[in-house]
Amino acid sequence: MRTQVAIIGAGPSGLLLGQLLHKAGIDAVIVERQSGEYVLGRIRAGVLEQVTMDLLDEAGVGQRMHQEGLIHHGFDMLFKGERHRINLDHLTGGKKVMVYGQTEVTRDLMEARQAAGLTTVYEANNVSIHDFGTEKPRVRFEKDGQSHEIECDFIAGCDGFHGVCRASVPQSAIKEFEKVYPFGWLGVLSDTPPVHEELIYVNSPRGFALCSQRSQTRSRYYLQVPLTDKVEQWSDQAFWDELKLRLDPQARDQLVSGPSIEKSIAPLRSFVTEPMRFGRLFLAGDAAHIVPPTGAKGLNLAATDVKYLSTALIEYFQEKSPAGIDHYSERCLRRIWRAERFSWWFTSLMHHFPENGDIGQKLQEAELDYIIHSDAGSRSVAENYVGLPLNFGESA
Ligand code: RFL
Ligand code: PHB
Repeated sequence: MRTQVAIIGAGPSGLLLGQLLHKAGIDAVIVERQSGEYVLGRIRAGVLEQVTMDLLDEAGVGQRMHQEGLIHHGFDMLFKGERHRINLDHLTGGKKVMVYGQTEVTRDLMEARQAAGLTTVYEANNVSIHDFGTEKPRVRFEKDGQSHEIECDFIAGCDGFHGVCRASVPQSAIKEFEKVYPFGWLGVLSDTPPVHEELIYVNSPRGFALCSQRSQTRSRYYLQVPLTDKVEQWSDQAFWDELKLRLDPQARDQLVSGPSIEKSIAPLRSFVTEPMRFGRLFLAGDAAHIVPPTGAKGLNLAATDVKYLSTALIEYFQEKSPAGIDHYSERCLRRIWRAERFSWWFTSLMHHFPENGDIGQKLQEAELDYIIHSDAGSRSVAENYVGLPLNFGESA
């Protein structure tokens, strides 16, 4: 098999890249280790920035998002038992975010790919990448007991944090930065109406909580839990009881509980790989970086990597210019570090750190009090939450 770009991984990064390249007439094959059903079963992100909405439109897959997604103009921060609204609209000059699940984004991209008759190899085993330091990179995999090889011009490593692409780069060529947090998020999805029309981020001495949603009839809630907790330890009843203890009286009264349709624990991590290009291999999305989910940045960062990568590859194939691919890593990393900083800061502000004692809790509450009463403080949170513009910090 021969293609121009071999994409490893059919998560949102790989599928979006495939779609943008297809629009520009560039041929790509996607190789994915799981089944399509499995990929759709992973419940992850829920909040899209404007940059991501625009990219989905550019890829021609934004129609259902505009019909079914929920536009949010603000969110609440709850601390010391009281809720305070961050008005994104006023603080950012009219910017907003969209609540539309990663599952739905992935489904829309998968359907568009299928409708265009493009090749995705699902359930590929033993995927390996070769010769990306030369002009003739290759991808090998097994499917139904047969060995296959793809010859290509470039490999896009869109295979997530545990993928094979980053792991194939020689240790001497890569630097990794990592912080692992001493807690995880226990998430529950349930077919119950959300407790509030907007999201509520909760700082409580019992630990962080988040009230999110997927639609007017489907809620997504998270609780900070110790890393040692197992999901089996948490009955639905125990989850709802603990969530109520972290909410304010009004939300506690309004919370509608019900059976969970998904329940899982995710560890929290800050992680960045430098650089993101190795000869003819490019890393994009979670393959290159992870943020703790508190700032809702992971999927949005993946989308901007893909924007920069597709633009660079299109420039290369259509104009024979290597400028974009030469600057790919640097352009991405600048944006990534800004999102890493915000996600780390917001995580540190909202979670309970027992090792910091009572003074830690008091200092967090004082900072939150400052933020909601200071225009500069609120604006800084809002500006980062809606996402910094693509050209932020570049000279005019
Ligand atoms: P993915 O989604 O992990 O997809 C990678 C794909 O590669 C496949 N793969 C392989 N394929 C072939 N060969 C191999 N050897 C392979 N190894 C792996 C995998 O099966 C998979 O299909 O990475 P991608 O595409 O870069 O997308 C990144 C996003 O999934 C991630 O950043 C977000 O989900 C993060 N995130 C959030 N981001 C937001 O922007 N807003 C949010 O509100 C938000 N909430 C979240 C989140 C992530 C969470 N978890 C579970 C970590 C909430 C949570 C709880
Ligand atoms: C979600 O709905 O899954 C979600 C929303 C906001 C976040 C993280 C996760 O910050």
